[in-house]
Amino acid sequence: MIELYDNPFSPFARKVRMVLQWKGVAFQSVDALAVAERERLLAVNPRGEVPVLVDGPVAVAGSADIAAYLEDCFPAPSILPGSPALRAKARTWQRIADGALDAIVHDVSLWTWPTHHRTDRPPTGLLEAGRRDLEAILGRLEASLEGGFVCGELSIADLALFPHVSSLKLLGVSLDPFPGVLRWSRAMRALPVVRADLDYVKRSAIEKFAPGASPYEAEKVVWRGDRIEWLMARGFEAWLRAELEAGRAVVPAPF
Ligand SMILES: N[C@@H](CCC(=O)N[C@@H](CS)C(=O)NCC(=O)O)C(=O)O
Repeated sequence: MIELYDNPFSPFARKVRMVLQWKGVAFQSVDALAVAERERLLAVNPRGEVPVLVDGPVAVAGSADIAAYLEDCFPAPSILPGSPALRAKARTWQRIADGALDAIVHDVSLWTWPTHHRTDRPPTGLLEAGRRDLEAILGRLEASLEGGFVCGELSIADLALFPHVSSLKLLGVSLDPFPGVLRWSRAMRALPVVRADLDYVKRSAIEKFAPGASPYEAEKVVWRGDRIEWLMARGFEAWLRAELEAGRAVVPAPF
């Protein structure tokens, strides 16, 4: 059976789980970001990142590559629209979700993580810069929606965006000024695959963050490229350097 090196809270793993469920593909999930699974994860992905999909002798890392692999193996129901133009649009929004949106949400949310218990405050201006950029992306999404979903029918664009957009309220970013995005979010939440995802996140939070030892690394944050790029673009590189020097930040192995 297909194995997913998974994590209930990773937006990339959530995307892949929804694709698997949307396509009705059976899979086994292992919470590969648990410290106890570290060696097993590194054996299939030297970058130490989830998700990784293992299908017999084939191991695919990176959520966009996994989604493409699943589309090749299980073409129906499709996660890509019919026309080349709409397919390009779906991939563009997947890239914005995986790159920009993930980076900003990650960089401004460290102080809310239940694993990290940070007692310091974010550097001056970081949260404001993040909220401004998140609202700019929401504005672009508002203008881009076609009917109920990003490309008319449900596609990889919607599944990639949803895990990030669903965490914005916690960061003080409201969808209210974006009525189309709000309608989209409600339409997404009505889908069985999305309900299953939200239930899984909620159940896992209760289970994994119960008082006592957490299964996850408590100190270090892994900073991959896009997340560093956003910090640098907004002028917070000195803060990141200090995090690296304090041993609170690490970067993934390059390959
Ligand atoms: N480009 C990758 C990014 C994957 C990624 O950044 N995964 C994070 C979790 S959201 C991770 O596994 N980080 C390693 C860690 O936290 O130890 C994808 O699309 O799958």
